[in-house]
Amino acid sequence: MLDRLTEYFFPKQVSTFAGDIDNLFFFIFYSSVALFFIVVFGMIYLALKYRHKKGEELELTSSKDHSNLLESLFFIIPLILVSITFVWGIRSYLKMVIVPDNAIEIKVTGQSWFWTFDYPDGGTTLNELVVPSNQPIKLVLSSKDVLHSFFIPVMRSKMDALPNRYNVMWFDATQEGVYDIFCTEYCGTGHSQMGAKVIVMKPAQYEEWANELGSDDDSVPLDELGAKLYTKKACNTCHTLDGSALVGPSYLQTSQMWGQERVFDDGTSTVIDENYIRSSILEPQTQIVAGYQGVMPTYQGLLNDRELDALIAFLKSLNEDSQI
Ligand code: HEC
Ligand SMILES: [Cu+2]
Repeated sequence: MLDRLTEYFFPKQVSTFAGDIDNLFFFIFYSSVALFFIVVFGMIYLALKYRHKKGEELELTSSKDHSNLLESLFFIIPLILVSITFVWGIRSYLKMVIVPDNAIEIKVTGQSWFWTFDYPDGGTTLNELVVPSNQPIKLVLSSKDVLHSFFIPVMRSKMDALPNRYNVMWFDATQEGVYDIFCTEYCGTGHSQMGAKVIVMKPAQYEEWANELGSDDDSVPLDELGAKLYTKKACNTCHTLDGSALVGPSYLQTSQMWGQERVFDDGTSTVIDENYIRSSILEPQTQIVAGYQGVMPTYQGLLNDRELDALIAFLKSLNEDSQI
């Protein structure tokens, strides 16, 4: 029955310690429910039973005022419950903080408003954490700007990502699948979109995937690669393709303004061309489009030249007039 309830209230249990954590939660929850009913119904019953009746003399002391047995039970029962919670809690906690020696280490970096993952054999992914199943994974977390928090509900695992220091968390995934990751520290306008996925693969499949990572595919045409990168590199958290402004100007609007003047918040302006797009991506802070905030992160080091070309080609492909 407990399993059914867990399924009903909680996301799937996918890490080795998830079951333990849920059971402890339910132990605390049901002890609290039981105590609540015992105390509240006891109180109501006694208040009714010993209420003042008309014409009755007030008896200020009586043998009912004290019972050694009850007094002892009132502290022994909570003491037992609290001790169980403590021992169970600290054992589960230690399981969660002591990282096994054979863990694969992946660097996780949060920034407004996406996650970057750096793998041990080189290669980076954005908003997609790929891991093998049945293998401890150690995550070393930090942030490039404000506080973020990295939460994988199915692993029952969560840790803050702070600027200027490293935090560690780990998990061992027991089932293959694609699961949600959330940022659970309010970090600005894009916070609600700061989601990512953890993709748990069979070890052999992961091996294959890791080998391919980093080798970029030259056979894909530039604008197609750009369309892929546009979502893969999280541009779509702040830009849209339908002309509506989000945190930044719509990619469609920029493409329709190809060859026209872009005005910046300091009053200067420039013509929208390949060089402008390139510097917008690599040095977004140098020219802030008027009416927007300078919150775009730099992609310096996150995109190679072909990928930059691809993003520019994709932008141009959105507007037929720019196909020169
Ligand atoms: C955190 C939000 C955010 C993300 C992520 C982001 N941008 Fe931006 N971007 C902005 C904002 C805000 C502006 C406008 C202010 C400025 O010029 O810096 C902007 C401006 C731009 C411009 C100039 C547009 C114009 O019309 O002048 C380009 C081009 C651009 N971004 C491309 C990208 C690409 C490509 C990516 C993904 C690789 C990306 N951005 C990711 C927020 C973001
Ligand atoms: Cu965040």
